[in-house]
Amino acid sequence: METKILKLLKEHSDTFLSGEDLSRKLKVSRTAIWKHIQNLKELGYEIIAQPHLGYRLTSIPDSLLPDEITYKLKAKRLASKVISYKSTDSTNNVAMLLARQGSEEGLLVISEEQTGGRGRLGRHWTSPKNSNIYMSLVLRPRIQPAEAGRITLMSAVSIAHTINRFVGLPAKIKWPNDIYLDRDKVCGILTEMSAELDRINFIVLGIGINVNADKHKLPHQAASLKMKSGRRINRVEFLKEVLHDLDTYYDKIVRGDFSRKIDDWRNYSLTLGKREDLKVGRRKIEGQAMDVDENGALIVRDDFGFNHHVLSGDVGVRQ
Ligand code: BT5
Repeated sequence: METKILKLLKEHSDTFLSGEDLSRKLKVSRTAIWKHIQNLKELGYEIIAQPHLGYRLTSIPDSLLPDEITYKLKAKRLASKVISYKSTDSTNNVAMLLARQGSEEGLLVISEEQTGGRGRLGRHWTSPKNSNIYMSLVLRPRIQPAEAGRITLMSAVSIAHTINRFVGLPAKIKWPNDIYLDRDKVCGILTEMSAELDRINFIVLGIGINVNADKHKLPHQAASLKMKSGRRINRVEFLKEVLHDLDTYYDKIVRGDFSRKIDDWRNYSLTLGKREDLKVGRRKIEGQAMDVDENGALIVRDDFGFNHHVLSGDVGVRQ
C-alpha cells in the first residue's frame, strides 16, 4: 500500500493530495492512509500534512529503499524483486541463501551496511553505513560454467561506463573485478556460483561501490566517487543507471552476443598492454596482458611467447 501511496504522491508532488482522494483511489479508509503516511515518514520521506488540503511529498530520503530503486527503473530482468536491509553481514550471503531456496532470477539484495562484507579468497570488504552501495543480484543464465567470467567482465564494464557517464570520471577496470580511479579502488565485484559440470544453477553477482564514503572510513588505496568528484552523488539515481546498463548487457549475454562487450572492456582496461604479474592459486605467471577471450579470461603472453588464458587470479598493480 505504501508503494501505491508514494506513487500517487510523486505524481502530484507540486500540489496537495487530500486524504479523501487517496482513500477513494486506493479503496482504504482515511485512517489507514494516515497510518501508511506515518510509516513512510519513519522511512525518512518528508510529507507535509495540512488540514483541509491533504498530503504533499516534499523530500525523498537518501536511502536505498526498494520503492525508490524500482520507481521508473528501466530493466527487463534485474531488480524484479528488491530486498533491502539497514545492516546485514554480507548481501552475497543473503542472496546465496535465497538463491539456494529457489529465488527467482533478478532478485536484488541491498544493504546500507555490511558487518562481514567479503572480497575474494576470504578477504574483507570494508562497508561503512549509509554512504555506499552493497548489492547482490541472483542470476540464472543458461550459459556454460566456463563462460561465467563473462558476467564479471560485463559488470565491470557497466559500472565503469556508468561512472564515466553519470559522474563524469574516467574509471578504469583492473582485470578481472576492480574499478579504479587513478590509483584508488572505488569498486569491487565478487561473483559466486553454484554449478554442475555443464550447467549453472545460479550466480550471485556481488558489487560494492564506494559512493559517498569519506576517506577515513575506507582502507588505504581506496576512494569514493564523492572524494574524486568533490560532490555528493545521488545513490539511488546512480544505482538505477548501473542496473539499467547491467540489464542491457546481461540480456545480450543471455542471447549469446558478448563480443561488443569485449570491445568496451578494451576501452576501459587498465590491464591491457601492461606487463603483469599474475597469481593464479599458487602459480605465478609473468608476461604481457594481450586481451580477454570470449569467456572473459585474460590472455597473457609469457616471455617464451606462450599465451595463457587465465580465468581468475590476482593481477599485481604496476601502474
Ligand atoms: C573484491 O574483492 O574487490 C570484491 C568485493 C565485493 C564486495 C561486494 S559488497 C556486496 C557483496 N557482498 C559481499 O560480501 N561482497 C560483495 P578482492 O578483489 O578480493 O579485493 C579485496 C581487497 O580490496 C581487500 O583486501 C582490500 O585491500 C580492498 N578493499 C576492501 N574494502 C574496500 C573498499 N570499500 N574499497 C576499496 N577497496 C577495498
